[in-house]
Amino acid sequence: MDLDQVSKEAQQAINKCRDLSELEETARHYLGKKGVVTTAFSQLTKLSLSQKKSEGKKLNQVQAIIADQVKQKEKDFKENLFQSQSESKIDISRPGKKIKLGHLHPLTKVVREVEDIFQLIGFSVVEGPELETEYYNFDALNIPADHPARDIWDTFWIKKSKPKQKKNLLRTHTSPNQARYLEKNQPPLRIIVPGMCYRHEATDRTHGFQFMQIEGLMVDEQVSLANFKAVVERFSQMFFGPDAEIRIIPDYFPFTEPSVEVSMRNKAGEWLEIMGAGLVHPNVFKAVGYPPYQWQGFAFGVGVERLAMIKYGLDDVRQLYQGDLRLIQQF
Ligand code: FA5
Repeated sequence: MDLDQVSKEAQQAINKCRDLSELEETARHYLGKKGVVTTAFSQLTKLSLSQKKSEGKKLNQVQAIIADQVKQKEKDFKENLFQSQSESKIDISRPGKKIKLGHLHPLTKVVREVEDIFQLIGFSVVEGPELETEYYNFDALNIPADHPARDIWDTFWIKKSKPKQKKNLLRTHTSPNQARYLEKNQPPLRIIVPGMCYRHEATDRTHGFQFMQIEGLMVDEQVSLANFKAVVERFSQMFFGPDAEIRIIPDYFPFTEPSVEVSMRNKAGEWLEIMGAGLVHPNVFKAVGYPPYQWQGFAFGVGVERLAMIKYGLDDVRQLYQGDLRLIQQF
């Protein structure tokens, strides 16, 4: 075998390779198990001892040269590949694009912050259904069907599918959860219940037909309005800052006695109602089967949009539901 010729041909074949797979194929052709050089090695046995020595030496040299050339070509391919990628496709030196992260809706932020504060002062967070029964939304709260106070809550009623079916509605407030929780749990207890509420009423700057409330309920052997005042003052200072000013004036709710309304100043300095509250009415304890006058408690229902209005200086609660990114992205 003319080894010089083999070496020359191999070099030409390697040079002609256009990519790594062609190079691998060529390398296999010369150096693989059944390759030209390997076969030549196996044929050395047929030669005389002196021929074996000189041919063997030559063959080793040719094998090393081809292997070197393959290695060099492979290096060239890899460098070229990297260069062409960095020139035309990926510029690995360019600064990365900033990934746009989503963020929380201001109402979600308010709810989470209120939850954190009340949890710090010993309240648990529980949930109740948005589709409510007439019983929990009204009757259990000392508002029977003929009670004029039902008019306070303009209600979205759910159509009955059968004539005798009980009436369902979209809850008009989170207060049904007072009765729901008291029925299943034994005092002493302290809970808050955040949730969406619905009222069939005309909207304005401070009223939506859909809004969120957070109900609060604390029941123990001795709970007074002074406890409520301490809790609501503590909450407002933690939520709005140490200078937060609140005003508590009398109000009326069928399920609390006495009842109060809590207001805070909006950005124009006017009082804005943020919550209704009071001491749990004995008829509510009666409705959930508690012995009369064994327990006392306070309850409140605070409007989440109103809290957001004051905290962020918003003019209109309806803005919070318009999905306008110019507003939402400020939070
Ligand atoms: C109630 O809904 C009572 N359930 C509150 C309560 C709970 C009283 C426990 C006593 C004991 P009222 O309708 O006033 O009360 O609503 C309470 C708060 O919800 C209001 O102060 C206001 O912050 C908010 N709110 C009421 N209606 C709307 C509305 N249409 N849009 C936005 N926020 C509202």
